[in-house]
Amino acid sequence: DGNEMPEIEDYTKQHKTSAENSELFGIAEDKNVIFISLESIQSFVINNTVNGEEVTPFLNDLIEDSFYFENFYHQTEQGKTSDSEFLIENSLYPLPRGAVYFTHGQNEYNAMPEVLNSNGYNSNVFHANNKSFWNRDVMYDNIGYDNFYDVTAYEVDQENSVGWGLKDKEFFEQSIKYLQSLPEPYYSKFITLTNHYPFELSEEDASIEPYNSNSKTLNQYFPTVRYTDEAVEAFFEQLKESGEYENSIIVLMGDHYGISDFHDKAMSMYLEKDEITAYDHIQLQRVPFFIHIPGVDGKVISDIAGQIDVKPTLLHLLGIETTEDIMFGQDLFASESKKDFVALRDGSFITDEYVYSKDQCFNRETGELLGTEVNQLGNEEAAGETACTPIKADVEQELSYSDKVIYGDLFRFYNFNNE
Ligand code: GP9
Ligand code: MN
Repeated sequence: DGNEMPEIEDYTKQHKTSAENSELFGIAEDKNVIFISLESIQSFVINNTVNGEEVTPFLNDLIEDSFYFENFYHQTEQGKTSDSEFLIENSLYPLPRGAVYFTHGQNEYNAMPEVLNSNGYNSNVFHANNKSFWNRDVMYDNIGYDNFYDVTAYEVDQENSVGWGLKDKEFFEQSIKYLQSLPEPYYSKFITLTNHYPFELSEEDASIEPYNSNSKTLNQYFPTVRYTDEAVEAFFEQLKESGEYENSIIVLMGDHYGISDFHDKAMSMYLEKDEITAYDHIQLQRVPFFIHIPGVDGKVISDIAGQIDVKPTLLHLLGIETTEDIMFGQDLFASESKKDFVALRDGSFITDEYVYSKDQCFNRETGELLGTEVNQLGNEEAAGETACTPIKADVEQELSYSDKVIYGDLFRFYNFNNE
């Protein structure tokens, strides 16, 4: 039954940023939303070089006329891309194990496509893979997407494919005609593919040389990241030529890490560090997040943020109230934050001052490991505690509330008032 729903509702309402607090509420009212999910792109490549060459020249320039969040973390687990989609659509956490898209694809949700549909939007996904991968066909149908342009919508052959399938440049090029045919306003999510492990690319598509380390994976990552950067640049051009750009906002986000800790040795060499500590590992979970609104000046935002915050942020930009919604994220343009942490799915977290992972508490600015002395107030009960201890309980509480919603399918017992 839904016995736990009132407590969870109470919690999310207390931690929610309201529309009145949102500095940019309605700035993009009735605009199209073009959301680009950047496969495996992590923030460490932004404004960085390899062999003396810029890795992401287009994205680097895009920072100047976008809201760019430099401390934005992915919060995915085993469901990878699908987990990132779930976070964006629902502002709920994915599950600690398995992929929620598979295990709870039939639950009751109040997802972004549904909310947008009831506000006059048409909602679409573009992704050149088999529709049932990650159970997308089932989940998309359940949460109200009007169209899914899957692999069957594209012309795919030997020539225009690499690695997992259709190359990103071809993917965007072939998508434009569909985008132009859509009723406006639309919400359209594009999921790129070329920058996927094992980061394969033909020589003619590579504009920069690979890195040189003992990790073939890290070495090849740079040319494929650059390829996706160029594909996005070309897509912006096509959006402008086709007239879709003017009336749209464009959101870009890395879905999750591409380089796992298996490659720490090569990574430490690239980052010129002695080793990758637990602190560095958490900081490497940052992914780029851009909100580009044509005609609006941008800003680099350093506040901590996560994928959980995307839904309330976007809805408020579009002028859609979220009073009755149940979400764990916050509007990133709210004048006051209602929460002290960004929680990663494994229980690690980041606050303004600290980074916590695996029972270790670090100073966020310096990466210094903090001891237990901070809480030694002559109080025996506090022995063994660090500055992170009180926040750890809050993080666990929040993750557990979100899990309860999913495991118990609790939204069946809540009326969202927007249908
Ligand atoms: C598959 C693509 C990649 O369709 O989204 O999935 P991933 O392995 O990154 O979850
Ligand atoms: Mn992915």
